[in-house]
Amino acid sequence: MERTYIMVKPDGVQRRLTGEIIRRFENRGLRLIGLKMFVPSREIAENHYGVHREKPFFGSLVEFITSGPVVAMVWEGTQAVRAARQMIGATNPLEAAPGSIRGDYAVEIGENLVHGSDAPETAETEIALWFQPGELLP
Ligand code: DAT
Ligand code: MG
Repeated sequence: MERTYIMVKPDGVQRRLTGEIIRRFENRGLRLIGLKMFVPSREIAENHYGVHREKPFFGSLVEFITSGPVVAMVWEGTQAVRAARQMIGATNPLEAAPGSIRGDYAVEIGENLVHGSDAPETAETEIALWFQPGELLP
């Protein structure tokens, strides 16, 4: 069993796609073990995207992710990280396969609806950043 951190970004919440995104993960057979909605602080946003700190888009990325509520989730399942990344699709929605979330609902790289951890180690770091242990189902 593996866990992954999934987040509906502010554009996804604003476009009323939260239910559709959750439905896809449930249908795939992953188990939802944590969920909350709130406007992220600048501190948590900068920490979450810390690997991109030197990139030219870092400032706008942090502005965007703190611009409204996000739905932060932890999903569990067999190779959950890989399964979720496959369902989310490529970073640039124009390169995301049809049938993936980004491939079906997005065109802008800066408004690509959903975040998914890129490796099991990253997932555990992100889960620890966004959730207290007591907020997750055993
Ligand atoms: P992913 O979200 O697919 O893991 P990433 O970790 O490389 O992609 O980048 C994090 C987010 O940063 C991504 O979802 C959207 C934004 N981003 C990435 N590359 C970008 C670029 N070239 N221009 C603008 N935003 C970008
Ligand atoms: Mg990433």
